Amino acid sequence: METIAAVATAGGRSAIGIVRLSGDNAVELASDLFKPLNGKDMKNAQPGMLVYGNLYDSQNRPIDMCLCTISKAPHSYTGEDTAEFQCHGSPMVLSQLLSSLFELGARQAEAGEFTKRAFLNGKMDLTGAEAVIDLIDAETPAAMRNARGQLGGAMLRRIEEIYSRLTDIVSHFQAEVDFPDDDIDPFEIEEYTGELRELESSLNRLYGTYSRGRFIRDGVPCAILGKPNVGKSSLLNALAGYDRVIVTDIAGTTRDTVEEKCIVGGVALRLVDTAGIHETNDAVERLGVERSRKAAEQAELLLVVTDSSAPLTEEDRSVLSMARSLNVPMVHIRNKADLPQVPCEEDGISVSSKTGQGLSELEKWISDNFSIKEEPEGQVLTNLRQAEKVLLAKNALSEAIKALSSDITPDVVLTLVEEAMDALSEITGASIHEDIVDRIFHRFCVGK
Ligand SMILES: Nc1nc2c(ncn2[C@@H]2O[C@H](COP(=O)(O)OP(=O)(O)O)[C@@H](O)[C@H]2O)c(=O)[nH]1
Ligand SMILES: [Mg+2]
Repeated sequence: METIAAVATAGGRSAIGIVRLSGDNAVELASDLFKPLNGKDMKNAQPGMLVYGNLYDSQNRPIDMCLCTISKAPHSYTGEDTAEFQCHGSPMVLSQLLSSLFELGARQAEAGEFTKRAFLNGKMDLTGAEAVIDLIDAETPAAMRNARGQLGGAMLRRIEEIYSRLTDIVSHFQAEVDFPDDDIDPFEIEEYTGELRELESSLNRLYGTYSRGRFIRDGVPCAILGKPNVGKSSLLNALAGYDRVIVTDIAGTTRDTVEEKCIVGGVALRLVDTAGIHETNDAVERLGVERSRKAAEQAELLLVVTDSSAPLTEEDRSVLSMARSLNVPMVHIRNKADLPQVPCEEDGISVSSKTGQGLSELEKWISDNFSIKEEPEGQVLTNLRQAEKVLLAKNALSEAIKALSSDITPDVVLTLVEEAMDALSEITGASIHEDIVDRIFHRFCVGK
């Protein structure tokens, strides 16, 4: 394979900076540019051992003193020969090293190309590869633990178990199709139906984890709604922990939606501050109000803010009822709890975005309603691609069960069960189209 190279650590100055190489010439290139202090050649270095030495550019000028390690195919991350330089985290050193490697024939790795090669070389399955990027992107402990579990094969094992039980069923049915004269024993039909039902419900349970799992990775889209001046922007700032949005006592200050990712009660929220929803003749403000409505429709959690120091108005009530009509979880937030209070017939959580009072109650509500109850150790689907395939497989099994009970020929059952198996093998990547693989790995960072 062509040798690829990339800086694997984040840009900017740091203590350590890593350059990775993978491909047929990886060890050769390492030996060209890196001379161990022990006088040996890197080609003879022990795989997996860190070696200290001098690093040179392609013109043989010293550029750093650093560590280098090589791995030999297939015992490496990518399954190919690899080399890794642990340099000082100097952007200059790293770029000189990289351009020297390019001069010697390596090329820049694309985003995710190391992991893509690992997948293509059978070092990991697709659920593991997708877990790599999820782990890097994880923003909450739950997201991290789930990704770590899937990196360790938790999803792979679950899918493979179902797949292998389906294989047994298929081989039985294949025999029925091949010898159509032998009637299937009714007792056997019952057995197959039972087994298929079990697998169907196992897939159904797995699919069910996605309803919350999708929030683990991407955060819960959450719109902050309310009429102008009730403190929506102040609430977002209080939850974000810094002044993200402009707050004034002039109604209509927030004219566009502003999104900010925050961790609230251990749950990642994609908070959207909106322009106040109310009737207005100002054209720009009206566009803002339109966008607020859109944000509300796309949200999975609504925070409706009212001012608890003043009586509820018609506008408050219409925002509350609009929010209720959207049929997603909603919290009524009675803001400005630090001011003298006016009684209110609508239940809600009293909060002061100014002093922070009551925010912990809101955090608790969000944690109770949105955190993943069971410890997610890779058992939760967080990925739309995987979830869609699980649903496809489940539906195919439901059809197969129906077919079995309605005297349909065994070849139909066989086709349906095979359809389920195809969907499952796309989850793990045992069989999958090249363009889908490309799309998956483009989400990665360069160097991973
Ligand atoms: N006393 C008090 N004032 C608040 C509170 N939250 C917001 N305000 C004030 O209410 C006004 C409107 O706030 P803002 O966040 O811009 O409201 P928005 O129009 O709903 O986004 C500003 O003057 C804020 O300082 C609060 O909890 N207590
Ligand atoms: Mg505002």
